[in-house]
Amino acid sequence: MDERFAIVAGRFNEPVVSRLVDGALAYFERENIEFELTWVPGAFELPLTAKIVAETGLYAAVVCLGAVIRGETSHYDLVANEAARGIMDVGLSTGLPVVFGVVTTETVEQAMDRAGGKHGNKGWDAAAAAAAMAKVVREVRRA
Ligand code: INI
Repeated sequence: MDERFAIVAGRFNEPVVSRLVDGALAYFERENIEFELTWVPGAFELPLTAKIVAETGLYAAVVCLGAVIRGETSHYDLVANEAARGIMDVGLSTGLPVVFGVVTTETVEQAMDRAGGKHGNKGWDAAAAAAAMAKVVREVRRA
């Protein structure tokens, strides 16, 4: 299969997000799937970058990775909600699977639990979802 996948990762909360990226890379490498990785400053920047990447026409799906951690700030809700809405919009407007691999948690510990800790690795899960959705889209378009 010579499909390529794109990963867009928000650097904010990098210790968490680098583990999500590792999980996504491990999945693609295991499946012999080609990918390209682009870093952006934070989750808020994921939708625009995903849209530009999707519109190149080079990729079967885009995996968006990030970590939005509530901590002390109400900024959390704005960033988390807009990232989710924006990522959904990009998928709908481009017709390409754009996967939401953003962990949204109260604490760093909860985020780490989802980035290779006791709740698995959401980066791996997001990459697997992207591959599954690319297949679904191929099949539905052929039907
Ligand atoms: N970006 C994140 O990816 N996670 C966060 O938890 C976060 N918080 O809490 O502020 C965050 N903010 C930065 C944001 O994504 C943008 O990079 C910034 O606002 C510039 O547009």
